[in-house]
Amino acid sequence: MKKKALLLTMFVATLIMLALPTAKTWGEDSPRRIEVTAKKFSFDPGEITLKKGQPVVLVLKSVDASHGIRFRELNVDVKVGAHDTAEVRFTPDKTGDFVGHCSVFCGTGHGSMALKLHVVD
Ligand SMILES: [Cu+2]
Repeated sequence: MKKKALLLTMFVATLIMLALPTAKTWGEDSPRRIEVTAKKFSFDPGEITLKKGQPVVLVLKSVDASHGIRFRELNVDVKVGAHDTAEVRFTPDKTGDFVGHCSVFCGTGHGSMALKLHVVD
């Protein structure tokens, strides 16, 4: 009787272990991915809207030089190399309108590179 219970426990444990990697993959896929292209001297799209408390992955892709994007109020700063892609995962914890600026000096129009971010409830 005890042996049967032990076997059953092991069987259930094996099932759980087999199911776990799948569950993990699902979890990693859930944050919304937002792709933003950086080029001299703008971001595309230039404006994005996020939901407060909802995790997102910001994927920053550069089609020319090194760029970056920083939202100081949200503690977000990601840099991307020339012709490269970088990701940052974050969860907006406050609502409002924020302006992110390019955080890597990239030339004469660097100061005007901005990405508007709206965080709504
Ligand atoms: Cu720049």
